[in-house]
Amino acid sequence: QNRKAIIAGNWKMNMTPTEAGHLIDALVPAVQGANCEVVICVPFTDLCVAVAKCSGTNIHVGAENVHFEKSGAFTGEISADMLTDLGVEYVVIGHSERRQYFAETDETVNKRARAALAGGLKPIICVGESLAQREQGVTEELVRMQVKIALNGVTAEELKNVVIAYEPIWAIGTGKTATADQAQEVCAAIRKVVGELYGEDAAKALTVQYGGSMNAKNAEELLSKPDVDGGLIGGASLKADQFAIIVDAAS
Ligand code: 3PY
Repeated sequence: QNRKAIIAGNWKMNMTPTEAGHLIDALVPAVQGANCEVVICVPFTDLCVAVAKCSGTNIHVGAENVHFEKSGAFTGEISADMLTDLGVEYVVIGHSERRQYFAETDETVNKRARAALAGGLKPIICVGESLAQREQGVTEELVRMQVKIALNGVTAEELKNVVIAYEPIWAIGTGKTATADQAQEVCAAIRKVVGELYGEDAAKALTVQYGGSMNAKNAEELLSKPDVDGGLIGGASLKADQFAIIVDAAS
């Protein structure tokens, strides 16, 4: 397996710029020996300090959202060009909290993913089912549909910069984690649908992360699964020592 494992922190709406500076000061030495790609996705207001402090280190910086238009009368929004100009490399798109609280749909996820790619960002596209959907037995169909719509119009060349994160909604911020087998099953299904769309080689090269209460205790088991190539880490990414343990588990 030659694809890259990526451990990405998703700070959500946490950390003032001052707090972010302190956390990154602790993170830089803690993850410097990493054998995987290390990313921190931070609030817009922390991006400047994150880019400055991570420059020359092995930590890559991401945003938590991006608007789909290039520029114009969209008060309060941030474009891909604004982010790349700042030195931002990654962006989380379609996190379930955005789908749930901010009316994000598969269509807007697709528009944002395409805008991110066109602007030179690497989107981390989040997909995943609710508890009711899992209980109804539609997880695989649902996730396949989310992936297909998110990637609609994305070229094979662009796909090389795409990361997909499987985040079961019932495991987000709840302390419940999918079992390693559940994570493996859905991550494999994601790779399969990408293979149907772009071919075997593209599917093999794709980084598929698991997210949803991944922490220092359960990371190793989740990451031992063949189709789980990393993690999108919520709460545990706010503590340098915890995050470093997860990074080590992926290295
Ligand atoms: C979580 O771990 O709760 C997440 O939502 C990661 O994105």
